[in-house]
Amino acid sequence: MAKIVNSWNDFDPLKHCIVGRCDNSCIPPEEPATSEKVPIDSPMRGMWGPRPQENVEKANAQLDDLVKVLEANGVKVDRPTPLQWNAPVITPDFRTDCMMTCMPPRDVLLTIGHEMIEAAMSFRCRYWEYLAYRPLLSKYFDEDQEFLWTQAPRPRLTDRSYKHNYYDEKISLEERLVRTANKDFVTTEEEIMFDAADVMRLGKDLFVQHGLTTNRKAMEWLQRKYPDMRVHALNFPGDPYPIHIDATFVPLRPGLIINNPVRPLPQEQRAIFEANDWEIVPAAKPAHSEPPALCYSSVWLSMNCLVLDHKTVIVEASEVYQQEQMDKLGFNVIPVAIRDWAYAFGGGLHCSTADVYREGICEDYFPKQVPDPTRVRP
Ligand code: DAV
Repeated sequence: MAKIVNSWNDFDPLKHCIVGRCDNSCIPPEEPATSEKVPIDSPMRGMWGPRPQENVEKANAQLDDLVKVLEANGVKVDRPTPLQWNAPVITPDFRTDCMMTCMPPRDVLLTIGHEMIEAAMSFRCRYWEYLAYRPLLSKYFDEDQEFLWTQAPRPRLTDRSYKHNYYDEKISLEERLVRTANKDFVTTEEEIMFDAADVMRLGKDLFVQHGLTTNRKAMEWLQRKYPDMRVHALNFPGDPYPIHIDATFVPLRPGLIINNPVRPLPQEQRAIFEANDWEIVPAAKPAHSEPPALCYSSVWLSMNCLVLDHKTVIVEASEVYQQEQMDKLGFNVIPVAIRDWAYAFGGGLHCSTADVYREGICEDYFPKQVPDPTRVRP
């Protein structure tokens, strides 16, 4: 039988991945988990429902170009099957008026070795998103007898999963930063909640961002699920909206990480990297001062690159500073344009993809163990 699923990190040679699709995508209505993310001065505040068809088509065309580049570089690409996202989600515990998209597969699917986990996401509008990937996961299951197909415990997402009145229109940027530093997020510890894109995989170590979309209970679940791995909780106090680690802390090859310079990893969380000679380099500045229209991510999607192997990286075509930095770090850079249209649907090049197969095994990149305050189980 074929070996379909295998991936332990974000930099070993990529051979097979999933690229999202924008069909039927909606802007979700406000809900306890998302009202926190849309800035008060954003034109997206209060707006919800289907995204313009023209934007869907243009974004899909950009993603199709990404697929062509991946295929030309020897990567097999699968695509999800979009649902009609413009439909309500109704459970015994909540109702919300529409869903979102299947264009950022990275948020939903967490690949750890031979296993793919459908994440326990905290947004009510994303409750059924994993269904778009079911045809693919079912196929991998049929074709690869080692493939482990897992769904994380489904959160109920009742009102107890969120802090009430956490979101206050008058809250200043400074106050947001204080909240991030204090690990005071909209999500509670009522139940396990995480987005796959909050998990940075480095072989035997999982580095998980504690933020608006992922709680401590999720880290505890990951640690119990993988007793031989080491789960770390990272917190980036410079980020007023900590959602997903992949525009903040991005590994490029063994021993090298780029870190968003306005969200530096605090010194006290660096011990394990320093003890094992990992270099943490500030990422280049973004080429843009604003995100594109109807985009809820920051300009730091500039560093949300897709590493094809230890010497090759796809960087967004307009991100000239990030390309220049990659070049200096010794990478061959492949530029692909997805900013103008695809970003708005859910993110950059890393977000737009999910790993199915990378060569390589589960390495221990941190053999020198030192006192490490980030460990979920010290
Ligand atoms: O910087 O807005 C975007 C990550 C999306 N997956 C940011 C994080």
